[in-house]
Amino acid sequence: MIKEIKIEGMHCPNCVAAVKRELEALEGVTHVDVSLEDGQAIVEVEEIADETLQEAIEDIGFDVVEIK
Ligand SMILES: [Cu+2]
Repeated sequence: MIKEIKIEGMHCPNCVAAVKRELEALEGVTHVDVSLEDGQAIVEVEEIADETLQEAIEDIGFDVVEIK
């Protein structure tokens, strides 16, 4: 299953790396692509709640606008 996560607050490659690292560390996440340009993460997941993805991103200081 693929989730598209719209993220606000990423400004540079360090932000992108931090989001990627955080999402990759979650159980149930199998692949992560984060785009600074698009302000979004494309995440391949097995079984994970949207809230878990959202909390992980918000924990490191970014805002989640939408998950679909
Ligand atoms: Cu940054």
